[in-house]
Amino acid sequence: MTEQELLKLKEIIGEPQKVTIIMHKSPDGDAIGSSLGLFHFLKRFGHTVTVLSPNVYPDFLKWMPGAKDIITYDKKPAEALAAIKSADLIACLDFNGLKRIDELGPAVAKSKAVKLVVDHHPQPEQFADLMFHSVSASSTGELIFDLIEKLGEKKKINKSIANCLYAGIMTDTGGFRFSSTSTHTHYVVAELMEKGAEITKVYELVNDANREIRLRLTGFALLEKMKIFPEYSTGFIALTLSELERFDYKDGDTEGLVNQPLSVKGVGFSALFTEKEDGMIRISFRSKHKFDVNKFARAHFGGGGHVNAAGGISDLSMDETIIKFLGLLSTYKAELKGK
Ligand SMILES: [Mn+2]
Repeated sequence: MTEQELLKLKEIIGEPQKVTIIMHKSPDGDAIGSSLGLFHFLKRFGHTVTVLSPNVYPDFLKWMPGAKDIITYDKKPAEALAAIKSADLIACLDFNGLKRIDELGPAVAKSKAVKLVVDHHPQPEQFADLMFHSVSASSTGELIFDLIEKLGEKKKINKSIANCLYAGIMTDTGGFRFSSTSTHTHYVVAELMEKGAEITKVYELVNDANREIRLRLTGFALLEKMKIFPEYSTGFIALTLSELERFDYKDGDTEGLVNQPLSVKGVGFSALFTEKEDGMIRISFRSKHKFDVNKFARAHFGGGGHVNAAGGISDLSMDETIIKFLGLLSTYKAELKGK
């Protein structure tokens, strides 16, 4: 963001405005944490702030201050669209392509509001007036802190803002272990702790909020469904819709499951396949080291993301999808074995 753009943002924030914050579809801890962190920050300036999500968000994020005020498009489409129509400023957080917000995308494209993107995903689309974007940032939570600091308003950060941003950073860095975690990330966290971030409480609220049946789904997935291929340093878990239904599946229940195969010694690439109600197979990819899952997902499964974390989709059946995936492993064998 140029100095000029920063000044423009300062000017906008200086006067009470209608601000609408939008997070990406199937929001994760970072999308919700950064959005609610910005929500509480802007409220301190007397703005009227609305937070939108395209669809429902997982239960383990409902504790966040302000979460109950999030308007979800799939439940309240008219209200969500009205909030976009009436906005002076639209802040798009943790995504940078309008297709990531489904039906909200065309409404944002049409809006005359000033548009701000704060994001760390690669290859951003150019639809915003103001862009605060860095692929090297660990999380959008970290970037919201940076933006607040650049605006010279760090003193405005209170406990609610600190807890929301901390939750975003903690979840997006896998608890400060992904390679996106930098010295700057730890500086930001130190500052958030100064402002009252409750690190133990946030950890427990996020991680120790399992429904019993969700933990049993994890157990089933690890025992029966995880396949490991040492020859490709790869592991995957595939869950069909009927298997998910057996465990009373709710959105977010498989969150984090894709990381499990990576904890097997020697495994550097992992995939999670889940069958959706419409028969599509949703895929999450994770890797350690240099294997670029963003490229892999873009090239073969119509998706994308980061070097070490990406998503994709398949309209083949589950079995066909897995056959396709296994076929690709042999093509990528050299890269998968090279650390
Ligand atoms: Mn993120």
